[in-house]
Amino acid sequence: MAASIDSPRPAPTVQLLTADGRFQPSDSAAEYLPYLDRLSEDDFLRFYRDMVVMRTFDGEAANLQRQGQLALWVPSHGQEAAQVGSAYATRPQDHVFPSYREHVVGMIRGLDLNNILRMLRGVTLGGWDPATNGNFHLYSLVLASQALHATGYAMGIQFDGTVATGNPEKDQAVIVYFGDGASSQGDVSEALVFAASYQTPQVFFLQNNHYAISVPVVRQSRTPLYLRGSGFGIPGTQIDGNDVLASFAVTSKWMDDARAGHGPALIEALTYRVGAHTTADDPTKYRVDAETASWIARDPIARYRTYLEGRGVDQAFFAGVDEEASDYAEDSRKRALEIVAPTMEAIFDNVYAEPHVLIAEQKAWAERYEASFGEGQA
Ligand SMILES: Cc1ncc(C[n+]2csc(CCOP(=O)(O)OP(=O)(O)O)c2C)c(N)n1
Ligand SMILES: [Mg+2]
Repeated sequence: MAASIDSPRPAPTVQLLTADGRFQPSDSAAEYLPYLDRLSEDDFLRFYRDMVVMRTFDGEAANLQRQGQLALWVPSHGQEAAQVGSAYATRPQDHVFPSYREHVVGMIRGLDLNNILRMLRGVTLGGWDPATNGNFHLYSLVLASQALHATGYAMGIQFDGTVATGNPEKDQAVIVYFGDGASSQGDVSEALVFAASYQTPQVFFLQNNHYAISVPVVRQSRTPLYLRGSGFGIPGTQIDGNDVLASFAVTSKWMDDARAGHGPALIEALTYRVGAHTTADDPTKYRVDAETASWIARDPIARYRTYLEGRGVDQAFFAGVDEEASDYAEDSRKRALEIVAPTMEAIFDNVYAEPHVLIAEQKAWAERYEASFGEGQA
């Protein structure tokens, strides 16, 4: 029977750790294995620590929303391995364009997560300055727009000549995170066109968590998403996104290639959004418990812990991480409750970099208006 587009060949998904925590690389993993040699014993531990800290923080942030302290929370439960592995594959000089769920990537890049809580508490007039926060760019709630920002930035890096200089400390690349749903947006296709044409130094990191709110990925694409790049001339690799080592190794290779001037690549990380889309969503309305349970059985943290135990990491380490994670979450809660809303006038301060006569006029008007209510009556 002729091959049909409905039955594509099975993807050679790159996996290093099985769901039960055994180190058993798939055949497709061979070319990525050398990248693990970069990891020190501390790095292996840090992967675990960051995943656990994030999951605990994530739960605390959801609680804050339920208690009326945040307007919204966007959970990342289940996606920690895809995010942590890929984040550690970046270098300080790289630029990271997130979607809105990559909290732990921000943490690894040096963003104080209080910035994200401030935003979702609705008391910040912007995000943060990427230049002083690890080149971690702003969250983008306009789906897929960040793909264009990233490609534009990658073109800029190329024009600046900071790619393939031969100096690994200097060469830069860009990574952009987006979801399975976002991949249906025109912005992603346009970004892929420009990335291919200019051979930009960038990685498209697609987290396929199987849903775009209530729409399952099977409704959106008749082909596996890692193939999306090939029509544009961009190589694609599918990875087990719940395998932190696969995420690290594969992203390291493609980021290295991008910095060396070999052009863009696309990675599809197969993972699952265990929680709700946001705290405004109820996933029981559109998916069955058995499906969620099948993914929980492939949990990224549990499998990595089993792997580390097999490497001889002792129980005191895991207990210490649990304690550190709950301290981190508690401190985040405390700081979230202390966040002070900016003054009304502050909204005028960042419209232009330089003072502007119209803005000054509007600000003076707003101040007069506010004062017209008198003390304590506003
Ligand atoms: C341009 C645009 N269209 C629609 C929406 C509404 N919306 C917000 S999130 C979302 C689903 C996104 O799914 P996916 O890209 O898979 O990312 P995930 O939330 O699963 O991480 C939609 C449709 C939006 N924010 N922006
Ligand atoms: Mg999705």
